[in-house]
Amino acid sequence: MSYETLLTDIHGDGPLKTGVITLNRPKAMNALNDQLMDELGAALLAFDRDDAIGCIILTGSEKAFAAGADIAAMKDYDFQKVYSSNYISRNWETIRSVRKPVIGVVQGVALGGGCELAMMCDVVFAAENAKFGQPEITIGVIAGAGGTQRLPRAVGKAKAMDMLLTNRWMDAAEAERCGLVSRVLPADRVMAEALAAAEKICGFGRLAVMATKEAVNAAYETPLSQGLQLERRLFHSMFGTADQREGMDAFVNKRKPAFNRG
Ligand code: DAK
Repeated sequence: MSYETLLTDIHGDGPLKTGVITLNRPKAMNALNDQLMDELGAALLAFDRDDAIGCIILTGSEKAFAAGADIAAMKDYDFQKVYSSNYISRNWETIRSVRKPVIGVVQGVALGGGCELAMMCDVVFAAENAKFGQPEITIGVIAGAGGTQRLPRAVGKAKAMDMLLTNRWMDAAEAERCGLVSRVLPADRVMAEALAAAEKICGFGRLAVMATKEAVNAAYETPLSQGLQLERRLFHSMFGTADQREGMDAFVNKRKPAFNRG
């Protein structure tokens, strides 16, 4: 399938491969308009459905992961339109329903909806030039795709308030220090390292990977006791998989496990 605002590609030579989605509106610094969000939803779901794909990478350009929602498109909206259509929330929620891991690779700016999109990824690799910010207040609105909720959970209330209220941007080093990103890498290595991490994930058992993602995400949505119960049930369910037998047999026989081979 081809898209107008995205590029897609497949990498790897193992049984499971990595689907790469690159946001591609260079003239608008990857501003997230409805077409891009629709195409992104479709591309994510297509890779999620594809049994040959084990992991997804979402990235932008060297200058911009994404500069936020498209302000030119939003500027003439009124309350009636955004409220009655539940403004673009359908497309913005799609990434939450993806069950395979999504690695965000951020170079340049991740602002507003761009920062929110990065926070929806499961793992985030940032280039040293990455910058994260929630500048909505400077254009008379507030963050609307999770910035006021995910940012405090990621970096704590004090830093989140600072970013949301004063438009202070965080550089990559600070973002890594306070837990907004997983790893910081030189720009010329960040994509290769993300592909290597994705390949590693693709080499593990598909069901164990999906169950891990489901259990970690539950930590944000449930009380501890319920999260622990879900983890235990998912752990039990692993004993119904061929990968559990393969992984444990490989360990005791001192050989490399071969997961996902049917
Ligand atoms: N929208 C539209 N166009 C944008 C854009 C944006 N967010 N950001 C950049 N561009 C365009 C610029 O207009 C310019 O276009 P031309 O003039 O060349 O035609 C081109 O990209 C290059 O930008 P600059 O000339 O400004 O380049 P600079 O390097 O000087 O500055 C910048 C780059 C990224 C720092 C600057 O462009 C900037 O501050 N951009 C705006 C950042 C921003 O305020 N973002 C937050 C937008 S509000 C929701 C879902 C999502 C959201 C809300 C609700 N629901 C589900 C309910 C999200 C809201 C937002 O993200």
